[in-house]
Amino acid sequence: MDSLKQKFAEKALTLYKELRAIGKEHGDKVMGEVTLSQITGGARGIKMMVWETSQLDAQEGIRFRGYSIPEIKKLLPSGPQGEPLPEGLFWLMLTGEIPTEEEVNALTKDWQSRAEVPQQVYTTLDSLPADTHPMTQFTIGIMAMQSDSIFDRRYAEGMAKTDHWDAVYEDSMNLIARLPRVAAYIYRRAFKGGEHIAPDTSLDWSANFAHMLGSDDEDFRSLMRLYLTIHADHEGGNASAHTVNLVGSTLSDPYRSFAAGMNALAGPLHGLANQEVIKWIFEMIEELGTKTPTKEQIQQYVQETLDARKVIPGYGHAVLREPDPRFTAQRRFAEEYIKDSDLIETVWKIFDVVPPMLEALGKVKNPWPNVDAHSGALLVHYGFSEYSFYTVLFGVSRALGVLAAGIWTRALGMPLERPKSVTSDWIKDQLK
Ligand code: NMX
Ligand code: MLT
Repeated sequence: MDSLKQKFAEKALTLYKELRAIGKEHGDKVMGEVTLSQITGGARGIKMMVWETSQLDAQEGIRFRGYSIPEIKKLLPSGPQGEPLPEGLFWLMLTGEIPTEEEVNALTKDWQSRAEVPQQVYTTLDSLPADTHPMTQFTIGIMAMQSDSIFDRRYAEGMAKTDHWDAVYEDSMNLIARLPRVAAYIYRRAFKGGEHIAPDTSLDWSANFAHMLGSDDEDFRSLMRLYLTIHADHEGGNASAHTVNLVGSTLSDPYRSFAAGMNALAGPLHGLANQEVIKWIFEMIEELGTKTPTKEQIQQYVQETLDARKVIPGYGHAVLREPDPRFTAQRRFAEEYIKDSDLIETVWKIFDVVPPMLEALGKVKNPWPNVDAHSGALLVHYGFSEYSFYTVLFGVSRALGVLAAGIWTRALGMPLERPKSVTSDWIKDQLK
């Protein structure tokens, strides 16, 4: 057994026993109550699952195993310019411990050894029109690997329930190892005439992904390390994570449950917002006829968007009530690495303009930018302006969190997820 799996197995067994005992003794303890607005309002704030890998605070933002983004940046093993390696975050999410450099290097090598993508994936992708949305190609590519599922095979052979986590671990590690190759293949076939770039196995997971996309720029590698770290997990209630959890709870294997989650990420209110943001900015620049719009011009354009009864992409959040620390981390990156970008200056001006305008509407609970408000401008700076691909990048990162959490969920023996729905008549009856 590799050292990560060994370490995880020890921790998971201890927690499994602890949770069982807690459940037995305190199962009837009331942990909250549900209001009518929560039932009719998208289940905001209802606590209904265990998610070990991260927790979101409305003010502070995300903490991975208790560590904030600035702490992660300081503590995790990093690339040459100091940006954290996502391999380290994955290790942390599975074990609760900050890994050593040696442990992270071993994980990089482990993923390299699992990264070969079966030919049928490329054949399947090549059968699709090249202009099929990259997120559609991504989920089809993931599903084309499903026949390799170790969980699926072992379940059919009669695997014991206590071994489920082990098979999910193997599938998850294989999937994470392969995703950059699948994603880069989609990018190159969609936008670079099918001229593919062979992997460089001397590189870490993020730098090799950057390389296969077409860039060996050291700053872009650093951006990818940061990007793939900060998008990885946002507790369990977000739409993609929750979908993975729901589908996984039926004992559908990691390929199927992850593909399902990616279809949730592809919605414009969720991960697709990263493409919507840059599209909206490009349209604004075109309409105004300037790459350096003033705050007054931006204000006017925001008003037009609101008047057309559309949302301002990249702003607002279902849980957060302060600027997203993932936005701030990207802003800091831009301040450190990028000088004189009109597009990035525009993103910062939008940050000055939009919140008071959303606040003035009197209904938006969070007027601040989320993670998607900044990412596109950074990618455009490094030459990646094909914005329909952006959500695939988010998806590759999100695999780390949802699959790590999925391993935990199986190790803790969580049951089939099946919350209760009600009819409107039932609601009216309760009010009599
Ligand atoms: N622009 C305009 N109106 C907004 C915005 C926005 N950015 N955010 C919220 N509202 C509206 C919302 O549509 C709703 O209007 P109505 O009552 O007329 O239906 C009202 O404000 C109340 O919504 P909230 O309770 O503040 O937000 P909710 O929790 O329902 O939704 C989002 C959260 C993220 C879906 C919402 O803020 C939004 O649509 N933002 C723009 C899309 C976006 O950036 N999504 C990415 C989220 C992050 N991610 O990567 O997943
Ligand atoms: C996410 O990263 O999943 C988004 O911020 C959405 C969410 O947390 O609900």
